[in-house]
Amino acid sequence: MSREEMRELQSERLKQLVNHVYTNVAFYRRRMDEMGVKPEDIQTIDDIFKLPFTYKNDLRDHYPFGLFAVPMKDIVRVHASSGTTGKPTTVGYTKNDIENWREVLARCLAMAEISSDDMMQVSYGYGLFTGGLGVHYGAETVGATVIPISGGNTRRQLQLMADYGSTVLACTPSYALHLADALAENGYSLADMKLKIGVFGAEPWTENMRLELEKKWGIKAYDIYGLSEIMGPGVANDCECHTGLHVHEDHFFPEIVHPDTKQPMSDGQEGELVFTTLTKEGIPLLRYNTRDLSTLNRDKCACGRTTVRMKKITGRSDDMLIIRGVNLFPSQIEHVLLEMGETSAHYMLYVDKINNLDTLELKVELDEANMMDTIRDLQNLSKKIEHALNSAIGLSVKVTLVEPKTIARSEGKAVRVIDNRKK
Ligand code: DLL
Repeated sequence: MSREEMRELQSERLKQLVNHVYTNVAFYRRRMDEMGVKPEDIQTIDDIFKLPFTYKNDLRDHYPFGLFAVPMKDIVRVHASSGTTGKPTTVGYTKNDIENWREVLARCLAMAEISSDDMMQVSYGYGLFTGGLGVHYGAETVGATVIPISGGNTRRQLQLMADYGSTVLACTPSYALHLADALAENGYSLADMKLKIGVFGAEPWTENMRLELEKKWGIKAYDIYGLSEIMGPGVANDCECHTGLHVHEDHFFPEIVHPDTKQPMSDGQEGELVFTTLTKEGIPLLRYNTRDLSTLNRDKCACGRTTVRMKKITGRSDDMLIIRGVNLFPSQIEHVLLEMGETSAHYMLYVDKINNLDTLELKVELDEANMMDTIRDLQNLSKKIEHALNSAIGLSVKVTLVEPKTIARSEGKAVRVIDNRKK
């Protein structure tokens, strides 16, 4: 499609979208009324700048279904990602949304040259997380044979990969690296595997990591990007040129805005990535700020595709940690500690990478008013906190209780995280 044709399609879809949200979502009607913008003010895609932004907090404030634009009887599926208050960000899909998701995912997989000749091991988590089911539907659409193994259980992953002859692995890049490193200790070598392609995403990873994975596995590794609020995996994917990720801009219109001023930025300038869902029915979003940092490039790609490319994401403008593909905010830890009320709220989170897997250790100060007498009591309390954290955030955390006033206080903003993965 030429840029002009694309702009016409986007303009048409934007007009429909704005009518849809203005009529069906009280939140957007209120926002637009406050700004003095009417649906008829939006005539082309260039008018998008007149529309309000949407932030993660808006989804939280309307938890669980307040931003849905269709009656529940038209929602055929929900997904969710973890949130700061223990309330997950919840999204809903109509039948059409699921069809569009399938379509964009199939485009991503076709970009990675995956076809009906492939046996695809989907090792993203299945469940409320969008990774497993999202990639699954796309894989079926391109006709690949899907192995819906979900995440975890390294030995079994390798066993099935060898026995079934998987040709494609879809999982987070960190898990792909862990699996590669686990080959030998599980009695396998590359010669036992038929893997050709990797479809990796859900967390930031560098170009060097991509090359490392290609070398370790003897495969071609592709980057798949997405987020639950916009759809899930499949918003963008890189082609064989690896010069940025092609955004499916007929469905997801991207913009870059300045992290502080939120003013639109030009192509090539780095800022926060913002998406408008041009075709979504269930929970359509206007100008959703992802906080992911990127740049846009509208030049035609050497692969021949004309869609806009976003630069590979290696960071976010806020402090969200991604641990084994799961989103984590330090405030979630604080929430659990305060809820339990058995320690002080002074804590430090240590993030590390051991054998290529992310690990978390939490040091928490004991409450002076509530000191423990025996080692057994201390052990019981740390186990209890570990358990509470695991059920709240879905991650295992090693908890170490320390003496009061041993964790450094800050004079400015508190430092809550020491991320040794970045060293
Ligand atoms: O992680 C969706 C997904 C699943 C994408 C499987 C790719 C593969 P959320 O849990 O909502 O959704 O997290 C979205 O993860 O805003 C980015 O910060 C980060 N992220 C996702 N894909 C990439 C990527 C899924 N390829 C958040 N590179 C996003 C860098 C990524 N960061």
